Amino acid sequence: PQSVTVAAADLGASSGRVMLARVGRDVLELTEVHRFPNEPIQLGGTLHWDVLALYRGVLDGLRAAGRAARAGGTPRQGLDGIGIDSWAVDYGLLDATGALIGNPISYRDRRTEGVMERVHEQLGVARLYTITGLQNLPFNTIYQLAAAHGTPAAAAARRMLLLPDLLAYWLTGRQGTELTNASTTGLLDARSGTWSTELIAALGWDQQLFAPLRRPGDTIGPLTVDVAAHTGLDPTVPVLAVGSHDTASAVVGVPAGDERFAYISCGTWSLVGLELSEPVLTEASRKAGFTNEAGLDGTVRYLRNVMGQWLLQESMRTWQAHGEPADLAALLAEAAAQPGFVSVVDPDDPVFLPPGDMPARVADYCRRIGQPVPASRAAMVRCILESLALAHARAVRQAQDLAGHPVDVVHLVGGGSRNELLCQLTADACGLPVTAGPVEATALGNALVQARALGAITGELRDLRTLLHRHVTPRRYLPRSGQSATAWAGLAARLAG
Ligand code: LRH
Repeated sequence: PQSVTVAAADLGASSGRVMLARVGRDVLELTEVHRFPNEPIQLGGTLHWDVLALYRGVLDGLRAAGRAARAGGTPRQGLDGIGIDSWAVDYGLLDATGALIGNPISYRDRRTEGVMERVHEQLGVARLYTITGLQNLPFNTIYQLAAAHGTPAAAAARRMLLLPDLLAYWLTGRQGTELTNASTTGLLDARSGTWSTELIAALGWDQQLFAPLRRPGDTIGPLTVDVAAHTGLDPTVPVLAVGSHDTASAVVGVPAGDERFAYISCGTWSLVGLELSEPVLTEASRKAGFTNEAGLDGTVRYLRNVMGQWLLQESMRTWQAHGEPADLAALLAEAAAQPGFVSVVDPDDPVFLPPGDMPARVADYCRRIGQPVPASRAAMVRCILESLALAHARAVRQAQDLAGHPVDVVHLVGGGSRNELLCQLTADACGLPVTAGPVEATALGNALVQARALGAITGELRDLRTLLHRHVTPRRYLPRSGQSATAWAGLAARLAG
């Protein structure tokens, strides 16, 4: 076909959206047809995802996408494909009949506290890294599963499906695990790209709990008759595997040319790193907290999780909850006018991970290391964004050193690319140009992989990016000359001290 029309469902930690995309050799158009909130809910002391509300959001979005495609007079009068991506690591358990056991639990829930340390004692942290190449985040699926082991729910479980695969299962009746997201579980062998039977056995799980792997571009299956009837879509519309880990899709959506680049996929998290052809499994890399996740076409996403705009989002939520809502645009403008280099925090400190009063935690941190407590909200935002920029720069520098892969430019994609102050500060701290955008890199990456699977475009990752390059216009930020490297190094030194 000349072009195809696909629906890209992208679920984020605070909202989900369904985008309609038309993709062909000469066309790349993306429209949002449905957006819905994602509100985790505390129940019985546990933080759950409302997975049925997410499923409903996807169904509503697919109905809207089908309607919009028909109204747009697409060649085949409807959708040619559907792809789903979401945040990583979280999963649902299915019983022997395929029914979901309980509501999936949020990776920010505290049930994994101390579990990572226990698993490391049992299996050896260095051994884990040599097998999986994954950074030690307390919420990786491997630790969540270890926390669940021995519970009645786990005893009844016959399948573990990661969230995008769970939704795809409900749409098609087919079970599988998409590779890029499987690579975030801590149970995948980074070299062979298959489930680590060794780790699965060592942790006492049945190998059958883990579904066969599928790759981005594979066909999952047609819609079930019920779903087709409910959404008004043709039952033959295929659901396709994409980079179902949102970050994998976002990296596909980086509009890089032939330059040597680092990327920052900046949303709730900032995922900061490089695209490599081989994993880096050294001890230095493990100690620096770098991960080797699977990207499209056998690439390695060598990156570090930086806590990201979560600190800002959670501060906004705190102010709102205290009955003092803040306007983000106004606050960012005020923050830009604040003096710089006053106070800094390490956004990756575990104290910032759980939900709750963020400004109070930032203030405590500043006090603890003998810095002024930000005196206003604008000062607080300035502190958070400078801290984030510094953490971005640290990860960009370390990634280059650890991989022996120097870069000339940083591509910052995702929602954070709208935050001009953050982009500018990141360029300043990195001492490198930052190319910001597209905002919807994830949905674009999702749609491009579908279009290639459907034959509307061909080629390798770089060819997909060439297409992207022609159709998006990122914004460029150059490091400001007044922002000397010494000032940023001084900030970093306060955290090291
Ligand atoms: C970003 C993301 C990230 C994971 C985290 C759980 O949305 O997928 O790559 O580490 O969520």
